[in-house]
Amino acid sequence: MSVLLSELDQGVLTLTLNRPEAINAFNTAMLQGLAQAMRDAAENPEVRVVVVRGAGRGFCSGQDLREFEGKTISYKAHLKNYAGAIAGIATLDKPVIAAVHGAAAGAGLSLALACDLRIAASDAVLTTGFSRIALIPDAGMSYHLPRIVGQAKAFELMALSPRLNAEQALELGLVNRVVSVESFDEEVHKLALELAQGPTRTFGLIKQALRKSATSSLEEMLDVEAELQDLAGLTEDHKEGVTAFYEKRAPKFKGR
Ligand code: T3D
Repeated sequence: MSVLLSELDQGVLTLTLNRPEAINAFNTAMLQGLAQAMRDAAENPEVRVVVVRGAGRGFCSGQDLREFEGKTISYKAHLKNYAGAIAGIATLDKPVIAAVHGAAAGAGLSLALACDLRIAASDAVLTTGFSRIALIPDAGMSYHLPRIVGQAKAFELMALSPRLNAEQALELGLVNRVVSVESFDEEVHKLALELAQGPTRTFGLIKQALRKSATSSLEEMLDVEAELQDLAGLTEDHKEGVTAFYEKRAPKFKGR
């Protein structure tokens, strides 16, 4: 059985981390599979949104702490596998949703934070985890976490590694919404379909603008917006959106 399951339906590519016996701890094959899946998703026009989720009772427990048991590893080398997956999500010009139920720990939380939206089941437990094994946050967490919660809170979460429940995570803005365990699959599907029926290329341009905004001044962003708006303005979906407005009907976006 593959450690990463993949299913494409109605424009929604669902990637399921599939090592439930270890709460979907990352091993090298899973990380390389995720990076490849992002490259494939970028090339495939049928993919309009990606959902990343976990099999079994949790989302992801981070690095498999047994993968390198008894061996001396080069973190620098191994973290290239994380970089491929995390950068793949950030640079994919399509929305990526993390569907988090149960535990999201260590690099599992880093993965969720790298996604564009996080929907959590009410049983979700989020923890940075790294400092508990005397490691620093990696897999992009030191980039994403302070941008979501601010420097001071990020330090607290990274250093003390509390276990946050879904409501606490929502309060901190770590997740976008919390839904009941019973309605989780349905709500994830609903959100994914809503995005899959949206103006995909525009969503990609929104991602580009937000990434640039993380390191730009207002003046630079005004230029970036003008450049990206030129591209959005050339899409078929923009034309359809405006036509639908004139015709007083809902737009039918095709992702082109
Ligand atoms: O390159 C590098 O190596 C550096 C990169 C590091 C990135 C990181 O992610 S570092 C952080 C690694 N993750 C952790 O430290 C989290 C460890 N796990 C936990 O804290 C807890 O398991 C959870 C909070 C995730 C869930 O707790 P709970 O009580 O729901 O489940 P459990 O009973 O602890 O775990 C269930 C099984 O999964 C258990 O196996 P067993 O005893 O039934 O055979 C447990 O050992 C296994 N498991 C959980 N996490 C991991 C794991 N096995 C391997 N690696 C794990 N990370």
